[in-house]
Amino acid sequence: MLNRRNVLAAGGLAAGVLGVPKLLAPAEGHEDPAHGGHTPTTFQESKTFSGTKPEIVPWTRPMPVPPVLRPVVSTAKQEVYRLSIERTTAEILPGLQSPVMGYGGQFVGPTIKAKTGRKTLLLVHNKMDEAANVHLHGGHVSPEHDGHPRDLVEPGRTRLYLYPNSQQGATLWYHDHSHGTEAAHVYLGLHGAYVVEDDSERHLNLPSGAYDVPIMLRDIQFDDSGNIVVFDDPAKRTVVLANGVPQPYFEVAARKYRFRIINTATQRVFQLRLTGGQVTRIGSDGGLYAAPVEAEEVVLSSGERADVVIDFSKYPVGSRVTLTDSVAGEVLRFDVVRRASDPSRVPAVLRPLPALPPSTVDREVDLFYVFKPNERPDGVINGKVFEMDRVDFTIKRGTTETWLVKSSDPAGVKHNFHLHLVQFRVLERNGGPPLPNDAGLKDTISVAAGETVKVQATFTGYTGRYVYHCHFLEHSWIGMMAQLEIVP
Ligand SMILES: [Cu+2]
Repeated sequence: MLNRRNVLAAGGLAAGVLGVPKLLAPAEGHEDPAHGGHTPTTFQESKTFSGTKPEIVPWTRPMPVPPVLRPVVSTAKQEVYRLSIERTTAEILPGLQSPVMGYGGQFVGPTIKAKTGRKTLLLVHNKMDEAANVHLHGGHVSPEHDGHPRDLVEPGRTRLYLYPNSQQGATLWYHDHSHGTEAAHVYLGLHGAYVVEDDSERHLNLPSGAYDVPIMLRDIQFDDSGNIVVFDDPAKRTVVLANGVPQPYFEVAARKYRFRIINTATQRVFQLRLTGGQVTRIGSDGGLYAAPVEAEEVVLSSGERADVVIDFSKYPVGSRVTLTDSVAGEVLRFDVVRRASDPSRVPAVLRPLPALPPSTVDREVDLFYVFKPNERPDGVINGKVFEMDRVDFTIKRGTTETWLVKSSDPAGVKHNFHLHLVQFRVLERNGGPPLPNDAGLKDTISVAAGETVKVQATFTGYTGRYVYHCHFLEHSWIGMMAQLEIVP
């Protein structure tokens, strides 16, 4: 099994001597001084293709809606699901079946629909030849079910994850969190949407059913023959996939849709706009906003979600409305193909945010690289590389704390921050008010070099150990992760 020590030993040497591709490039396209990286042997995918990379022809394939996973048992109190972890193939480039990984053998994984107050039992069977696991990103779950980096599902084994769904309606997602291999696993496809539906939000009459669609956005790199490149310069991940397909179209009726946009890229910031129109943001990572917000732009760093409504009744049938990213350009095209009646609405009042209790503890979290000559740098939090057995913060259960999350990265590399177990609120950014994108209940935020973000969280429910980390997974992999322990 890969542990941090042998990853470092192998990676450190390989980086300097063999010129292994760059792993740690910043999001903004300038050169990252952090050369090198180590590709675990298990991810050196065989070069399947030797011809010429097929060209992507935009808008020739529909955006798939990931199938909703069917429970094997369903009662009012709980639902039981089976989910495999498999190596599989996917047609990402036209005509080529690329080797990937997929929950349920699918690229991207099936959507799991949960309901507030009803438990989800997920029986996960690992059919791969290496360990993996499942983390419910944004989930309020006990530590043994959180997919802690040490808790792996070994090859051939099955394990049970219990998700209480005691939280309000929210767009969560599930992905691999196996330490040292999380970046490659998620990049190769181990991610899916997890939607918590909340009966207490039904009266809002937001678009639902076929008009409530998850969109997982991520980037990917191919070589000249069409092979997936796992670790290179992230700036070369120029192909953006929406639910696994590059530049797809999505046929819509001229009515309102709810889209749950999830940034499942391992290391990217999307800056999204809709040609010729605004979107209505109705929620963020942890659930609905208090009130809808009209937005020109939606910014999502890796792991963040945006719950938006787009009203296509504004466009005549036959219109084409494109979702663009500031770097990648056109990502997804909505084709308005028919009229439709629309009983849904976006009320002026959605869901009041929970009150902020007084905070009694202040902490500081600083994410940055430590550079070393001729070696891969370390990712650190407060100067320390992640250690599986070290507790960095001890927190008394029920306490409300204020964390100053910042990055003093010496090379100006952009990072972000994800806290497990709880949703937090952004109080300030750089000493001023939060950005529009910081609004609502958050579990992941962007933190550029030099930025300071003040957040407040209440650590309710469970005792035990959870991690917090940069959600640029190539950064957390090399140590930009730390551990808290909640005590009674
Ligand atoms: Cu980072």
